Amino acid sequence: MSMWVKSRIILFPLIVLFAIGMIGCGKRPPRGKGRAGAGGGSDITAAALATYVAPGDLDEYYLFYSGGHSGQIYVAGVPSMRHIATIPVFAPYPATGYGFDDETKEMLGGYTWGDSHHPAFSETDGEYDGRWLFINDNAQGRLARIDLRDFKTKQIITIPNISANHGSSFVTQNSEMVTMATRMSVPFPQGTYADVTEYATKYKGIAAGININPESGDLTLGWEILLPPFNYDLGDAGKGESDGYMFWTCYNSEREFIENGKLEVTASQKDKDYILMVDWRAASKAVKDGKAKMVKGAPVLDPAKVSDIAWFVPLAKSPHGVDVSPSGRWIIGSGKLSPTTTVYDIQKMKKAIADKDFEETIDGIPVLTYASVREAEIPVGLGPLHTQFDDRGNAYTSLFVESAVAKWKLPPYADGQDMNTVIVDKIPVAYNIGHLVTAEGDSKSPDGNYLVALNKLSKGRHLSVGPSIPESAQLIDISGDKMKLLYDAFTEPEPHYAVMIKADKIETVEVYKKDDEYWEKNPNAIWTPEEADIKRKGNKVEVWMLTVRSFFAPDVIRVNRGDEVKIHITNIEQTRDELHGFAINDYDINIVIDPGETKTVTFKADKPGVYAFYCTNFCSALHQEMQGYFLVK
Ligand code: RUQ
Ligand code: CUA
Repeated sequence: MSMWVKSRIILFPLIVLFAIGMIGCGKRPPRGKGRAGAGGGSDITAAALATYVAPGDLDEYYLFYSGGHSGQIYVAGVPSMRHIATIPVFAPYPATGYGFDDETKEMLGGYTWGDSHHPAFSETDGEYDGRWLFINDNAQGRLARIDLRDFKTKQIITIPNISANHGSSFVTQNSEMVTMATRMSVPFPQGTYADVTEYATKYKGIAAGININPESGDLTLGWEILLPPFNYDLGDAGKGESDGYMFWTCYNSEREFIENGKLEVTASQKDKDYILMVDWRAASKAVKDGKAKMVKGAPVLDPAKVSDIAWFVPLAKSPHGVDVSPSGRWIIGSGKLSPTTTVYDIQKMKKAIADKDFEETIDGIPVLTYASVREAEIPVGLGPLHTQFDDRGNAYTSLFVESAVAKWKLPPYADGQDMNTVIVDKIPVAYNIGHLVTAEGDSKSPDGNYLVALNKLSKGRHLSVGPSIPESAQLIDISGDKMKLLYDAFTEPEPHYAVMIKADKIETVEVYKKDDEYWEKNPNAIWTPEEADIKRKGNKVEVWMLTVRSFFAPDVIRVNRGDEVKIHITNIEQTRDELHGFAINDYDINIVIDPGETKTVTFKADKPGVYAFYCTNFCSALHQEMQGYFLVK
């Protein structure tokens, strides 16, 4: 029996399992001592010691996990799992004044939310270099860059023609490019109207390569590739042996969206879907050679006209994750409706491309012959989603339906080896794991040590907070032969993916130094109370304000109703954590200025009366006295 026939037989029970997996594991663990969680068989004392970071001591790793539709990124320490910071990205965050001042408001582009899924570090030679963190918006065609010197979002780029950017952000080994792709195909070009009955022909997917400026980290669009209307899901960038390629899984190769047809059923009819493989250097060159057509401001390459840029690789139906091993040789695709994970050999894939060993061609994209490129099918368990790695040749695959992590050996394998012997360990998690992350697990040299399971459902393992409960993140020790559960942590909704970096790789600034050339000089900064000023031009009022413990200068601003008011505020403190806030009551103005920072806010004085303004950040013994008045005549 071929694998495809077999997978069809098990498909229906698996769809059911996938659905009930979401509700099936509600067993409540006994309260109290003596059990380390989900039956991992851990020793409580050993687990407690392994995660205890004494007061004043520092964690070994930073964990950056995505906040899903909260739009944010959350930062924790490992192994303590303590939450340290929140980095606002796609949504306003009053705590840091993000989205209130002119600059960050403009960056948000009128949106009040985003759906952050996959953070990725910048890399140098396949190693995390601690410079930038990128994150995608799965709802809009957006990608953001965070500077790890100050943990702030510095850029959000919106790319045309991409709908639901899920296969993002995955970075090439020297941070040349980062991926983006369409998860939910729409008519092309963006903004075109075509009914869903024309889905197969008028709707299109897009994969995009975004250039990263090696000095500034600035993101700019490199190319877009026009694709059949499949759902492009997860991605990864090649490294080592697979450097030069980008990979994305896709489902719905049926290219259908039938009204009331339930995509979950219609998109699972065919035995197989694909991994899309793109030669990003060839795509960049094709644009340079003038082979792209500008559509909505984007250089779009059509594989029906430009060859040797994109290929499909068959994979068990409805896949989710695709992950590149540390050496770059093994490409691992997981079909969520198949109990196996498929390992491909990049050497065989390159050979199939060179030999034109193709099964067929779809919309100009050749499909590599499955039997020629597959290395092995690993029976990891039910509902495999994502794979991570350690430093000893092991892979760890999350099993959503089974609520477990499977540990298995990467190739090479002996001739005729029973693939069941490749699975070396399994640990249950609580419950229904999505992504998982190992220490430096996307780099060329993962550390081993720790794995964090990002579980979709945590039910009953914490104090009850009503019907909507937090997701859980479980810390697992992977340093030995057997995985050991160490700790249950709970997170803001809702982490999709996370990345873990050695703490000493990140060097943060303590303050924005007055003369630091790293930070662009703000022309509106003032450093002495004497420079404080209010100027009027017609109905425009501009204010240069200074703030320091414990006053504002000026502390009275008089305007007329209907004036446009622009306030530049500089916090002249040069001491770490001496932030000042600037809030105008009843005007929805809330700015937070870090030491040495200047921020600008512009608004209309449309309500007459007298409004107090004050410092929102507790800054000194006389913080309460830090206030002034905004008078609107
Ligand atoms: S997804 S649970 Cu948005 Cu990365 Cu796989
Ligand atoms: Cu400044 Cu409180």
